[in-house]
Amino acid sequence: PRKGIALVNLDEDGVDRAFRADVLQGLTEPQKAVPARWFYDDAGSRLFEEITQLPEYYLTRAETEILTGRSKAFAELIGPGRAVVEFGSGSSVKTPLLLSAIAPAAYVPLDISGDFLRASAADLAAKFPGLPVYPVEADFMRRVELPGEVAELPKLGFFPGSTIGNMVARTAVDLLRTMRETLGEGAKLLIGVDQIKDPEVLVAAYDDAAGVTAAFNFNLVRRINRELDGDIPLDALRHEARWNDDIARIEMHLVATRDIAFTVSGRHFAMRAGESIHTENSHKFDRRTGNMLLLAGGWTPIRCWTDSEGRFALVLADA
Ligand code: AVI
Repeated sequence: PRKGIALVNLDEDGVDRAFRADVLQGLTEPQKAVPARWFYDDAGSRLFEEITQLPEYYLTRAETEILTGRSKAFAELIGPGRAVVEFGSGSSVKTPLLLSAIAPAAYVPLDISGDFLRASAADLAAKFPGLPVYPVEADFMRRVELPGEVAELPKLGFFPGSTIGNMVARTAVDLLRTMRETLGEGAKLLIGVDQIKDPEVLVAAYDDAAGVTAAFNFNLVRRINRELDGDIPLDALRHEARWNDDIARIEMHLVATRDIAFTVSGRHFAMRAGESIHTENSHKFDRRTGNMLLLAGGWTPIRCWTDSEGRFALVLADA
């Protein structure tokens, strides 16, 4: 386990070096962009939790429906006695549904945020008193050394939420291959994959009427202004969710409503009215493209379950 290793690299002013490097690099590109991973500070994580409750954001409800309704099939195809390795901290609802369906031998949540990790691990341990829980503070985009206690157990990787969709294909394939290395021989993977559907439904899921997703998007700029000494004018930006049909993804942008100039960490930037900062991709799949992605990542899909409206899929794959 990598406990005790600092995963965040701060400079003399206490600024996360990787955050600053990503933002300064991204704002220099012809299409300005900031990687979506920087959404998730405390405020951003809270806003995301709120998003999962929105009427337009069907993903969480659809995936929960599958996890609730298919427990028998999971038990049959996955079986008991595995160490469940969850990539990203367990949400309070989804993980218990899986764990009670399959009777695992151990639970290993992986997360880059120690606080989140400890909270969700304690939560899970309280709900499943007999289940050994071994939280590991780690960046799962890299190969992770799992605790010795689970070395001999067959693994089930669990990657819900369609987080794989937030990566471009090359990164997604790299991650799937890394997961395979982390989990070892004989592993299985249960992964959430959001499905291509009516673009109006998709756009609404990322541009809700209550404006929570807009606030989530704007929070990134607030964070840049606060942590990187920026003066990006929030009142000159608007939230936009765009369906990119060529690559089947929702893109989130912050679009300048007038010409603006601003500084971040002492560097000067300008945007023309209509120009945007691209802040997130959320790729959507169908049966074939989802399977292709898994195959390219070294996994063989064996079963796929969707919710009653076919909006979301959970795919089980073999290493
Ligand atoms: C975390 N991830 C799967 C979410 C998604 O749907 O792509 C993040 C999100 N962004 C806006 N709304 C939700």
